[in-house]
Amino acid sequence: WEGLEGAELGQAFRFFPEVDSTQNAARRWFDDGAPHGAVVLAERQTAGRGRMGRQWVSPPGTGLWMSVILTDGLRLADVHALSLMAGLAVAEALEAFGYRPGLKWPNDVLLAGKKVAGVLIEGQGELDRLYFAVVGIGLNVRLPEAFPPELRTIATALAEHGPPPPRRKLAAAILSALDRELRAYRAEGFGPLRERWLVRAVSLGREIAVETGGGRIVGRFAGLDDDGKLLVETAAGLRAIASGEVRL
Ligand code: BT5
Repeated sequence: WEGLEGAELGQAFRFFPEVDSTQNAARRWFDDGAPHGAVVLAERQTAGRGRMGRQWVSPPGTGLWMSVILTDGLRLADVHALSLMAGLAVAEALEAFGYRPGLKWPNDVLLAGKKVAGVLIEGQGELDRLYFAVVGIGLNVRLPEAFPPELRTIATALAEHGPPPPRRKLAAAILSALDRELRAYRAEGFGPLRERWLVRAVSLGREIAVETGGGRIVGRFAGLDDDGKLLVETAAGLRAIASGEVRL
């Protein structure tokens, strides 16, 4: 890797031409003794997944499908912040290559309003201790002919916004940014990270609707709280939302 000297991430990695999901491969490697910061990459995933059992379309040669194993220095309470950190790391990496990404809570990276990357955090732990977390990042580099037509209205790829850099450069830039975010988070907490996230947020200050397990919440997107929960100013007062789907 270029630019990962001295980083805690990316010191060990495995590449698969084809795998069910890099998340599963990471989990298997963790069970088999993967070190902190180990990275799994795949050319193609046959069962790439998003959150809540959704599918992540991962055709061969068209994207960066990557999972990072974290075993040190995190608690279960940090997983929301981790999801925001990973999205921010992707955004910062893309900016370094001249793209202008936006962030959509909790885990989407957008280019011109369409999703170019998504983040999936999976893990296992107890309240104040995390055994491991797997940070999954899917980034579309180009959309193949066979990309599902119904997803074309919401999805985009780097190639639609400028000549994409090689995937290994993208991976190294994302890992290096995530490495920085993790260090900053440990040293200073979520505060500085929140500011960096919010300057890239789409729809800040505007009306949004959020589908939560407990129903639909409509209001003004007011910011993020200290844990990375979404703050929405509703007619009934300020609400902090831990998980849900934002409609812009
Ligand atoms: C996500 O879920 O956005 C998390 C995606 C994480 C994928 C990575 S790839 C490496 C690692 N291994 C895995 O198996 N997963 C991770 P969510 O917010 O639930 O969004 C899923 C939704 O995005 C789907 O229901 C589709 O609507 C849409 N979608 C599916 N494939 C897409 C793609 N390639 N590009 C853009 N949108 C897509």
